[in-house]
Amino acid sequence: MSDVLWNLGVTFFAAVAFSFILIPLSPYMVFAQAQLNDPSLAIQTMIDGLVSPTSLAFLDDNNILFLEKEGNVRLISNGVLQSEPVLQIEQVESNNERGLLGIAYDGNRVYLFFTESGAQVEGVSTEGEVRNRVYSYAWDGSSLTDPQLLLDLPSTPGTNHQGGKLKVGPDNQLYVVVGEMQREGQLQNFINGPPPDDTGVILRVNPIDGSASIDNPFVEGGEEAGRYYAYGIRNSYGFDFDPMTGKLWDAENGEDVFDEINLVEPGFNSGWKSVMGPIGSNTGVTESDLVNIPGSHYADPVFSWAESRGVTDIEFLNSSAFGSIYENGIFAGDITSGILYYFQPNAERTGMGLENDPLLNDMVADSDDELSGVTLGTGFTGISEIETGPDGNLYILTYDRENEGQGSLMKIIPSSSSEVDSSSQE
Ligand SMILES: [Ca+2]
Ligand SMILES: [Ca+2]
Ligand SMILES: [Ca+2]
Ligand SMILES: [Ca+2]
Repeated sequence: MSDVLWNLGVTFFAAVAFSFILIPLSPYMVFAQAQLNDPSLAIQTMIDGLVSPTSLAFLDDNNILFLEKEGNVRLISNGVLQSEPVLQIEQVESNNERGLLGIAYDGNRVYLFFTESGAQVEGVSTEGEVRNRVYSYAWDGSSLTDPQLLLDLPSTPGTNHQGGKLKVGPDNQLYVVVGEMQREGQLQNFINGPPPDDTGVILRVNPIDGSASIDNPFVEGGEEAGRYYAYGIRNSYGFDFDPMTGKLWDAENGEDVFDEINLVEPGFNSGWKSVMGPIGSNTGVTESDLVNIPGSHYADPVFSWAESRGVTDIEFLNSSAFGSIYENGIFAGDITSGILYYFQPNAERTGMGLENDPLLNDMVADSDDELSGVTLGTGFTGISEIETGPDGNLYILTYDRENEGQGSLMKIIPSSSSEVDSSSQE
């Protein structure tokens, strides 16, 4: 990933320097401005100056909770950021990719995923231990109360690849993605590696007590594997459910090659650390080289980026606000180039509707040129979260990795909307 960043930096510097020779730019133009390729849509910046925003959840039509990576849960009420956090979690450890990472709300409880230092386990001394934890809370209208520990998960040895997004599915079960934290066990497809250890997985659990959902794919696999829905995942910053089929799709990150979007059927093995991207692009590896937990299956991604860009969130727009062309379509974002991607699924909703695209019908973006075929917007700095709002519009949290996680809450709305500020239209 650092290579990508460095290259982008050089290109950007060269472009800016060259521009200054030809045309003097205003100081504002040195910084990328978010823009969309489709004039029927417009961008509205709702709130600027956010601090490392990682995830958001809508409580109702007027209230949004979002997370600051360092440990604050903040409330936006009627479009106004409230000055005091609704919850400050002192014990959040936010080194590298750890922190307060995921939030979900199911109309009953609020669920948070965070890295906790000095985590206590009942009856066990864990002084100084760092763990990833999922808690549920009650929302009383102004604060989060009654924390209940649902999941106690590893956070070591890697301080990167923690995963952290979580969501309640259409089946009312709680889904949680956990990264591989640089482990090399059976869940990372090392056949002789340590047994399942809650890393590199999507968990599917009962939201009341964190126990395995009764019809999980590996219920026969014992206490640990019983909670898994999928494994072989290097890291993920987002997943969503197709509103038409109820099926889970995730976004996954490669090291320097192959970010992925996957259709995650129950028992999915994504292939890491043997495979990233389509298996045919990984020399000498076959499905028989992977760890096959009974009930599992390997599948290629439905789309990949040949060069890793840190693709983060994926969101089905379950709304008709942007017209039928975007309804139930797939948005994705990345953290390094701040691009917003858009895909229409195929008619069967089993993959991307790119069969007739001469460059992308292999379902791999092999170059920047090919990427333009699925690029809807640019200049978002970095994207950490995408969600459909109760108003049917698309909400985006931006996150500038080069600038201490400085971010904004943006909203994409139809250009015809009365909310569009005419002065910001071109
Ligand atoms: Ca994969
Ligand atoms: Ca959605
Ligand atoms: Ca291609
Ligand atoms: Ca999301």
